[in-house]
Amino acid sequence: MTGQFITFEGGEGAGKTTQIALLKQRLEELGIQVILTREPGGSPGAEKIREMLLSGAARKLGPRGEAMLFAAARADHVDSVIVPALERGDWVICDRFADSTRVYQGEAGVDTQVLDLLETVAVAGTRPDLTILIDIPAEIGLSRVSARSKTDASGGPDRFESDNIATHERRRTLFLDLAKREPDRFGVVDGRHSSDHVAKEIWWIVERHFKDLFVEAGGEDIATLKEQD
Ligand code: Z5A
Repeated sequence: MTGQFITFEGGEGAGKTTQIALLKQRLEELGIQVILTREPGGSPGAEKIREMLLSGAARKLGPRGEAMLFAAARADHVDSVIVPALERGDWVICDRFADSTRVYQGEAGVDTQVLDLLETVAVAGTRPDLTILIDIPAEIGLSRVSARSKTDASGGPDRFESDNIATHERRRTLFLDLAKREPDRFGVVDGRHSSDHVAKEIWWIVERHFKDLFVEAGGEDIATLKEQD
């Protein structure tokens, strides 16, 4: 089976990290080797840039400068982690990718043509086979994040979490617009449901998206898929 690239997108507290772990487990049960990674970051070089971006240290560069840093981090991540894994035949699940730049830096006013150019250079042809968008009202996502930061050592809101609710809602709309523009690549799930419910919806999307590959490889779920034909 060839390596496949799945990305997760959505606002803060949507449940991306939770669902990525569950999907990894499910794919591994089918004998698939899965690499989990995230953006910004995912490679040693990109993790250094992550720190600059999320701490707010890069804020003074302005949205275009920040977009360039996200792109630089992505280029390193793609070259040193994502492409080698896909070439080995592993599946890669990435917590945020280029769609996040379109949404966050786009919302902050960076010109679409600039974002297109940066994306082309950063991804160098490596694009997701499937993107799961977990859609959630900003208020719910942020309340989950704030409940979590009270109980762990995450140290309060980062550079992007601390933006106002209207900004978070505009980002939500932009994510949904991207999903409408590329319905074959995006699967949208309602993140307000329980983790179990969301995981089932995501698996439903993944099974159908990669049906031909799963059938080719054989396995327990295949009988179910064939019955549904
Ligand atoms: N950014 C950008 O501007 N441009 C870019 O190109 C890229 C990123 C790539 C990275 O943040 C920031 O960088 C991000 C955009 C910007 N903005 N912010 N902030 P990050 O990586 O640190 O954080 P995040 O991506 O926003 O993830 P998150 O806040 O950790 O949320 P999550 O991964 O979607 O959710 P979670 O960790 O799975 O769950 C959050 C909490 O909710 C946790 O306590 C769970 O136990 C709970 N949870 C999860 N699912 C449920 C359900 N279904 N019900 C109830 N509770 C739940």
